[in-house]
Amino acid sequence: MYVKPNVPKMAHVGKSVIGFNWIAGRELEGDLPSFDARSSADRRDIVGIFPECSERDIAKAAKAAAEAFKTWKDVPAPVRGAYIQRIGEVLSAQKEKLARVIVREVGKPMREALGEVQEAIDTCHYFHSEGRRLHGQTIPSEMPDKSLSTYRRPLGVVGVLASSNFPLAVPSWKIIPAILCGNTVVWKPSEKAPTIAYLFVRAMMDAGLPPGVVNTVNGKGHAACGKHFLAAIDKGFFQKFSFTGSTALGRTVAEACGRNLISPSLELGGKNPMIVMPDADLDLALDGALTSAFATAGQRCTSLGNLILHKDIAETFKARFLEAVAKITVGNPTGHPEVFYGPMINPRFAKRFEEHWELGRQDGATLLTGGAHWTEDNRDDRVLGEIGHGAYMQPCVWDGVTPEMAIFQQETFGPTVNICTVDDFDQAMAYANGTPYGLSSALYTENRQCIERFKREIQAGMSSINNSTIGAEAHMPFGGTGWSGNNSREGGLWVLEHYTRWHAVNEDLSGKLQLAQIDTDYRGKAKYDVTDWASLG
Ligand code: UN1
Repeated sequence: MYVKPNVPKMAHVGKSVIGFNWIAGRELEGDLPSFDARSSADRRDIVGIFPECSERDIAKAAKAAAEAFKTWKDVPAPVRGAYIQRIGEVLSAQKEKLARVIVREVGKPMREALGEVQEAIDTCHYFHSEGRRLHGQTIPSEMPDKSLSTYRRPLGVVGVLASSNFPLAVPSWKIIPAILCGNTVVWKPSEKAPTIAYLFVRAMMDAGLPPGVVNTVNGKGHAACGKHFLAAIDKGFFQKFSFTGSTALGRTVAEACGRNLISPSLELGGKNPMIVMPDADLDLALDGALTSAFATAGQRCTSLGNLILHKDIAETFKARFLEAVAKITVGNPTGHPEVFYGPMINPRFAKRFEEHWELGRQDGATLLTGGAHWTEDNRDDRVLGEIGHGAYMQPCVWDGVTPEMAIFQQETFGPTVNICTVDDFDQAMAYANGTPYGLSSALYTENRQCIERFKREIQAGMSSINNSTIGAEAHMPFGGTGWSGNNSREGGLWVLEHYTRWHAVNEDLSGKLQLAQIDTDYRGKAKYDVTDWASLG
């Protein structure tokens, strides 16, 4: 059943991978001249050279996916699961190599890149066996000799668009369950990280995944391939669309999906709160706040935005926090795996980060530290490696932040955190729920009442008690509410709802036409007055 794919060996020029689109199991050039995928850590380093796709290329990929769907949907789910098992095995075997590409391409430190590959492996492990559990239900009928059952059916071709900050893990959350459920995929990888995407599909080819089940189209974002990719929703190419990225673009995706009556999965921005109460283990909270705010240079949708401190510990906590922030090492992770964080992944993120400095000043917030780039001319011993060819930011901490301020409300997506001081738990909860977002959240306390109230009242898709806002496990439902998404979820059982449709089947064995509601023999209909209710007076 497994046919060795006819895929040539990988090509390189120097250290750059010559990349292609994957269409119908073949590596194809695009219609337009290629682009260089440069390392965020060092712009001189070309990690991959990739084709820029036209509308025609996207149509070709969608056609290949539609063609593959005809047979893939009928491959038994446990067998589809077995393909996924092998994809997981290839990823496991190449874990370090893949992580090194992530380090080079998007500039996250090796330990985080290894974690990211592991997240994709975990996703494969989970969905491998889910192929044996793609359960429907049997349901009692209101009629005799009639059997009712439900089946999960695949939707068709799934369009996948995800951001550059988790270029392997987040697409795996979408692609792996999508194909497990019998769908086929067209994926437009981020132009900042096409190489890891290309290698992910290579891993699928190594695992023997049939041609056309997963296709990719590469290219630049908004004004180019990305725009055509979204326009493909209106062309009816997709029966499902899954998006991770900004709230603004999420609205555009949702509008297009709405017009076409397909339901999108949307994982959007966050302005995630963390509350620290006076009875909290402050060492623990300190570690949690530091990691939540600054890991991945704050470029996670789950990064900490507003750090809400109870007034009784605010001053002590702030002092200790600033002391820890002052020790944060920043730098080029390709030669220095020990850096706490690396560069801004995308020039767009860097620009927004710079703009937020001005925003905070206009708001009247107090900048306690940060507010500048690290550069070759402005560096000290906390900066490691060559940083002259990337955007490296100092960690930023704002104080005196309140809900009316723009920096309280808007997602920044960079290494910055707002400190807000509150009088009591009521005010802390009001602050935590005081933004239109609702992705992740955290509370540090030992008080059971506060924990209960937090769990009940927080407007968020995900909450941590005495842990950070980041680091969701791959088999829990991941997603948000409000501006953070449309309450779709990725991961675990819950994602299956988004890549299948329910099919209700009734099978009548009675040999006569039995109409529900009309022919139903409701014996309970009979009503007697054996009790003689009137005798009670
Ligand atoms: C994202 O930033 O888009 O929970 C995903 C976390 C990671 C995933 C973040 N496991 O921080």
